[in-house]
Amino acid sequence: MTKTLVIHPTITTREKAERSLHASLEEAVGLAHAIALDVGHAAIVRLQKVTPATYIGKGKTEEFAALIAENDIGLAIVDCALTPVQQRNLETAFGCKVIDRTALILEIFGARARTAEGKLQVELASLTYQKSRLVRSWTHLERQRGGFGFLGGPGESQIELDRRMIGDRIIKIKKQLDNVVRTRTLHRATRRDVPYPLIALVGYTNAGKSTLFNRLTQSTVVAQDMLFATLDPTIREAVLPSGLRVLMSDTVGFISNLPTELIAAFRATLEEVLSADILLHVRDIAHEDTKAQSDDVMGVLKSLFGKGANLEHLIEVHNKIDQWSADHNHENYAAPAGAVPISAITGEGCAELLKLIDDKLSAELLATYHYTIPHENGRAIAWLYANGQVMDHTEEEATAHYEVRLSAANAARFHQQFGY
Ligand SMILES: Nc1nc2c(ncn2[C@@H]2O[C@H](COP(=O)(O)OP(=O)(O)OP(=O)(O)O)[C@@H](O)[C@H]2O)c(=O)[nH]1
Ligand SMILES: [Mg+2]
Repeated sequence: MTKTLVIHPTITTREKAERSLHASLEEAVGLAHAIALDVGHAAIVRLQKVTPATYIGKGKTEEFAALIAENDIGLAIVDCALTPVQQRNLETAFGCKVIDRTALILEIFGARARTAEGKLQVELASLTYQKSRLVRSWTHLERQRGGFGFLGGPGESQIELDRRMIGDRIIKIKKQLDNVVRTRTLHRATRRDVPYPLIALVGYTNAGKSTLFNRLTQSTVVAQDMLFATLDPTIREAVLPSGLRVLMSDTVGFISNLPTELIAAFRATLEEVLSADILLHVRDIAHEDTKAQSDDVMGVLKSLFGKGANLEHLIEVHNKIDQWSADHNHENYAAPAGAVPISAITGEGCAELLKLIDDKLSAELLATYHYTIPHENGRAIAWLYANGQVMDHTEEEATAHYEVRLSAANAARFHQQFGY
């Protein structure tokens, strides 16, 4: 196993103190553990400013170079976004491979992806990242040849060639992804014809989404103390206290400074999540940076939804109240208005959460549905008049066409009861 050094640089003058430094370092180490790296050393580096050549500056670079040599370290992770030049300079100075936060996250996603769609999405993100890093620079080769990089020549055309090859591959993957997404959208359309409301779990990585998902759907998806344990989405059925069947989806978590390449590549998956009738934002309220984590998640959601995002169908789920109490002298966690306190582990609060979902689904979210119903099915027609708003109806010979506004829950009930 490669011995790994994790460096978390922080610019002291820029420090907004939103996150604790040791939690940030711990998260970076957690990311390294997520692909089973053997982290021997981890350090916080406080900097006045970024040094263009190495990010962390000459002194620190030399210090770490010595540590790396002494401890036979084969990989250094620098927990920030490095420019290609900084990365190369550090590699030269350290005499080992150097990757930044984006590359590390891409590695984890690459190791986790199981479905065809997931694999394509990760490859697309990685290629986009690589392409952006093929820049003109003084390479060893050019210097050996005695040429000037900026005058063009073989170096230039090699980069052009690489860039074109990556570009071609990106186009091909995008096409394949479109196909996969189209097939899935078809599946979703059939699923939507059976109007089971969709409840999607979102949240920061390790917040407890999969644990809650398992509890609510009696499933056994992987839930563990590891960052990005879940990558590919899973959808299962759950039954609400009223007897209403719903679909619940567990999906990839968010993290601070999520690579934009990944957000772009996972857009289709995320958009499907966002099309849900109810979003459960699962938060680890026992985590010291819970507020910053929540801001990150909401930031990504808003960037996907656009500014005028309608997040009315979002319920904040404050998870890990058992942990919070254990950390706070067994005091009870007081959730702010609108948030639902739960423990996905002990099950506390889960019944209240399901009840709230039930109520929301019944009361809100009216959508327009079209049904063609034979005249003799008076019960179904009466049900529609009783439970929905019939906007229009057109008589045909043996049937009538109804345009009705219903809540997702009632549409599901109607389907379950009458089969339309
Ligand atoms: N104490 C406590 N631990 C919890 C609770 N819910 C989840 N956990 C733990 O938190 C860790 C992460 O849980 P997961 O359910 O895998 O979290 P996730 O949000 O699905 O994480 P990723 O899929 O990795 O993004 C696991 O070790 C869980 O046992 C809770 O209510 N209380
Ligand atoms: Mg999970």
